[in-house]
Amino acid sequence: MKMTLRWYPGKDAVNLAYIRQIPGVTGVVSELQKPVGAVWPVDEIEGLRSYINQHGLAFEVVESVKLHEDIKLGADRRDQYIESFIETIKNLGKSGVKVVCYDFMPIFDWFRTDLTKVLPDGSTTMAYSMIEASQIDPLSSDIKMADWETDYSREELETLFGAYREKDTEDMWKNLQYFLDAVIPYAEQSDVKLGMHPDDPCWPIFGLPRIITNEANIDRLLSLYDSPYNSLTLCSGSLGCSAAHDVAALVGKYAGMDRIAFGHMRNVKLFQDGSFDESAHLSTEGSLDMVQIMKAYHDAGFTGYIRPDHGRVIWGETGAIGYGLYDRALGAMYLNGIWETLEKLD
Ligand code: DNO
Repeated sequence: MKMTLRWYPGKDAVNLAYIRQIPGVTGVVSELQKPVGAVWPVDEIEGLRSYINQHGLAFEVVESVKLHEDIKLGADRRDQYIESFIETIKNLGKSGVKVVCYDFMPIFDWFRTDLTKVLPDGSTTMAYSMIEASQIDPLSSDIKMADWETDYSREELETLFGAYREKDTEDMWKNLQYFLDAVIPYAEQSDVKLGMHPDDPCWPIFGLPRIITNEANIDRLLSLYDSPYNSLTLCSGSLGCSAAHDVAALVGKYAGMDRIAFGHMRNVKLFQDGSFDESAHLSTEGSLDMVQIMKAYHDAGFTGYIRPDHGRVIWGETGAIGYGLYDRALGAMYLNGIWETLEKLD
């Protein structure tokens, strides 16, 4: 297992020198800031790699290369955007990147109703309220989460919603199949694993057709193209926000099949009505058993990448919500501590 932290070049309030000081964190998960659908040039990837390497950290995981909506919609220009995606994968492979996280969520990436919910200890966290979510009209509210790479105008949103209204989940599956058939052979040649991130939260929002939502659908995704390069970014918090999911069992199953390239470790505290808070990583702070999840990775002989996912805002830190240094560093230490214990008890 290789412990990493996400880092945003150019705009991150957290610097690489600080990340290097978290014991056991050996690399960062990063990206080029390019418009969705643009090819990432190899010289720019190399520049980023050498900058990260100069700080004593590896750069082997990219999060995310976003898919253009035309790919998810199966629209006329999808071939052009698939070509760009393939070029980007080839360039990332040339530069030694081993895993690319991506997702198939329509229009929006992960979504919360509250970015600054105050917890009893005075820290703040991101939270999802079922009632509030049901009252939000995405076309009239200005919703924007910390790391969304797209920021649509009202007109663009209306057009996109209109296009998705014509689609159902079976259309989405067909478009995903088309994408994987085109891309996975190049991912294999380039030795870059594609790690699909589950929909977050793992249920439909705003009436949009989301498909990476549960075990049956993850099985279906993996069976669309049977290759370790058609892999998962298994996010404990995204799947774990539904009480129906036994995250440790899912990790054991998919890591055992060698279909997890990258693990996101986040704890969530679930409420009766399906709402949830993102809690501190420690098991007793949330509803997930982080030891059982790490044990599932460990027992499967997992050699891929893990990162602590979102953190709370603690100790007066300012910066990007969810992506500060302090709580994610605590998370990395905790997860590394669990791993060390598992190794020594082996
Ligand atoms: C949020 C992150 C996501 C993830 C993308 C994958 O917690 O994990 O932003 O990077 O959804 O494309």
